[in-house]
Amino acid sequence: MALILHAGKNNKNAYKTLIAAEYSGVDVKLAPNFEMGVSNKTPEFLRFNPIGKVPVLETPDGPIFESNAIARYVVRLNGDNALYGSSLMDYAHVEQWIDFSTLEIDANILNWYRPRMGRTTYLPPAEEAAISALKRALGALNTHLASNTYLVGHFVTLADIIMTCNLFMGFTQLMTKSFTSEFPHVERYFWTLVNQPKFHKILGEVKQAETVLPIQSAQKPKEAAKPKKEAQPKKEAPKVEEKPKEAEEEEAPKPKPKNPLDLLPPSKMILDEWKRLYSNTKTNFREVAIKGFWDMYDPEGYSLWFCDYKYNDENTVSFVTMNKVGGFLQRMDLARKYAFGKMLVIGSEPPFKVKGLWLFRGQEIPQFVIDECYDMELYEWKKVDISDEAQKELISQMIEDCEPFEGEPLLDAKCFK
Ligand SMILES: N[C@@H](CCC(=O)N[C@@H](CS)C(=O)NCC(=O)O)C(=O)O
Repeated sequence: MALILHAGKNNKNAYKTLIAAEYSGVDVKLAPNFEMGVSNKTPEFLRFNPIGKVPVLETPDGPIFESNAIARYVVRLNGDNALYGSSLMDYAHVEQWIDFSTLEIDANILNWYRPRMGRTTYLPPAEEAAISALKRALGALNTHLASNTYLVGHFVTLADIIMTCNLFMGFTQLMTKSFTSEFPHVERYFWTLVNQPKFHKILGEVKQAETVLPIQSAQKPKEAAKPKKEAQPKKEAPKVEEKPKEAEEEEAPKPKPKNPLDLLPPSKMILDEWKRLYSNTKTNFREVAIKGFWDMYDPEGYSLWFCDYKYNDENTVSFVTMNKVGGFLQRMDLARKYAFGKMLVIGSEPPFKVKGLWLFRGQEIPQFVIDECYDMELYEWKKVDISDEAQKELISQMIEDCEPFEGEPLLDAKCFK
C-alpha cells in the first residue's frame, strides 16, 4: 500500500521524499486534490502536524512531519539501499551534509526568497546578509565538489537528494547564471544530479532563473529610497509594512508574462557581443572596445543614461560608498539581459562622488527596473544626447575608467555586464 505524502505538486521539500522513494523502491503517492492553504488547515491535517505545514507523510503507524525526517524514514524502510553510504563514517557525513544543506544553504536561500515573495519584510541589508552567507556556504560546497562527484562516497546518497532539492529552489528562482558561475563545481554537481533519471522523473526539465525573482510590489521599500533627507534617520533599515503571512507554500510562482522589452523591434546591437568585447579587450581599449562600442551602438534599439548620486555629501567612508554601489549593481541583476552599466566612485578624499553610465534596451529606463530596484531613486537620471560630442566623449571615458576623470582620481570603477 502506498504511503501518502500531503503536499502540493511543486513543493521542493516533498521532492526530497519522492526522489528518495524512487531510489529506495518505496511506494509514495502525493495526496490527491491537495490544495495548499486549504487542505493543510483542516482539523484532520492539524492532527498530522499541529502547525499545519507540509509535507506530512501518512503511514500505517501514524504521521510524520518535517521533510528531512520523512525522507530519512522512507530511506530506512528499505534497508537494502546505499542512500546512507556503506560505513558509520559515511552515515555521519551524510548527516553532516544534510544539516549543512538545511542550515547553511536552504536557510539562506529562504532568507533571500521569502521577503521577495512578500512573506516577510523586505530589507535590503538583510537580503545582502543572506546572499553573503549563502555565497560563503556555496564556496565551501564548491571546494568540496572540486574533488568529489557526490557529497559522500561514489554514489548518490540522501545528502545529495536533500542538497539538490534545496539548490533547486535557488537555481530556479534566484541564482542566475551570473551568480552561480562563481561556483562551477556546484553548477556541474547540480546539473548532473537533476539529470539523473530518478531525479528527472520527479523534477522534470529544470531551467535556471534568468532573472532574480522580483520583489512583490507591496514589499518594495519605497521609503528607503531617500525621501526627505531630514526626515530619515540615516542608518535605519527601510520600513515596509509587513504583509500578513500567506497560507501558501514555497511553490514555483506562475510563469512570468513576457518582458515588454522582448517585444521591441529587433536591434542590430547584440548586447552580449558588446559585453564580450568589453570583457575581452585587454589592450588598446580606446581603439578596440570604445571604437567597437560606437560601431555597434544602435540609438533606435537602445538608450544611454547618465546617473548622478543625489547624496554625495554622505559618501564620507570609502568602503561604505563602494559597498553601496556594489549593492546597487547586485539589485540590478534583474536587468542583466537588457542593460550594461559603469559606476564610478570619484575622488581621493571624502566626500566621494558617485556617477554612472547606463545602456538600456529601449528609449526609456525600463519600468520594471524603476519598480524593482529602489536605488534608482537615489540618482538623478539624464538621457544622453549622442549628437553632443562632449557627452559622447564622457561616455567613452566612463566605459574606459579614464583617469583623472573630470580632473579627479577614481576610487573605484564597477561594471555591470
Ligand atoms: N522544516 C519544514 C518546513 C516546512 C514548511 O515551511 N512548509 C511550508 C511549505 S514548503 C508550509 O507548509 N507553509 C505553510 C505555512 O507556513 O502555514 C520541512 O522541511 O518540512
